[in-house]
Amino acid sequence: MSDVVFITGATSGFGRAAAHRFAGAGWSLVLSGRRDERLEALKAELADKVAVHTIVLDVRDDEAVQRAVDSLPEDFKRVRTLVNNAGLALAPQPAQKVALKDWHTMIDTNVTGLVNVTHALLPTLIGVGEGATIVNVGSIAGQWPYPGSHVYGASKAFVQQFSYNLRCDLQGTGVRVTDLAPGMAETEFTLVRTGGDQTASDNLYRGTTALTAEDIAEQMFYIATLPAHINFNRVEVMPTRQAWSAFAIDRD
Ligand code: NDP
Ligand code: 8X3
Repeated sequence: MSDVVFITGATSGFGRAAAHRFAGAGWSLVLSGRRDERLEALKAELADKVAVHTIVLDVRDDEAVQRAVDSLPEDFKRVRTLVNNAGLALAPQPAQKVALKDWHTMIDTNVTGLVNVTHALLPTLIGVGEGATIVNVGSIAGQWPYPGSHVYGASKAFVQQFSYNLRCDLQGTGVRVTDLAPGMAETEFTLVRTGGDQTASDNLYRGTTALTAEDIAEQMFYIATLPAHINFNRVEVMPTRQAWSAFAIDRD
């Protein structure tokens, strides 16, 4: 029987590319996201190669997440890899100008949503044991501060620490946990972050070489298929053309 990967946020960007990458290696796919038409389109692209099960799922809804996991069809039940990818940034303005609801949405999705899916799948992953893998998608924003990152970066710092802490408790089960922390990658991420501003998104990626969704999907697949005795705790990956900048100094 094929290995099964459960991908959240498979309707776009990293998640969609991951679906293609794992499908290319013959894995069975559980693909979830909120946009049904995109899930169906992806299924149509991949279903002649591999088994695909789609779930319209908002990761913020813990009961729906549990129901989705409990009702996986028999051939998809034995999830070997969880790619906890669903997430978003909102409101790149300074913290003091951001609506509280945008902060809540980021926390509900990037923190609570990721926790919901992890909690629902942990018994399955522990049942699989050796070689089972959780790839939590963090961000460079979880490690390095920058203006306008406020709750987004903080939510990704949670992802890092949660990943490390999970590793402690999963010691002896064979289940691996990785915080995969990408830098700038061209997906729909900036479109979402700017509330649909295509020009702002195009401007961010113009004249440089961002990571691609496929670059990150390759990392996800690599992490999930490492020999079972190897756990990458954290993988931070930036485009070569992205680096840190100087400290900001407030002057008179
Ligand atoms: P995209 O906007 O292209 O994809 C985000 C995905 O998350 C979509 O499939 C979306 O699906 C899903 N999603 C958002 N909210 C929810 C929700 N409540 N429930 C279920 N699914 C949801 O962005 P990326 O592919 O770039 O982002 C993927 C992950 O990578 C995110 O966690 C992001 O924070 C992280 N990241 C991105 C970087 C970048 O520069 N692009 C760099 C570092 C990390 P739908 O709307 O259909 O629900
Ligand atoms: C998103 C990557 O560079 O915008 O997590 O912080 S970056």
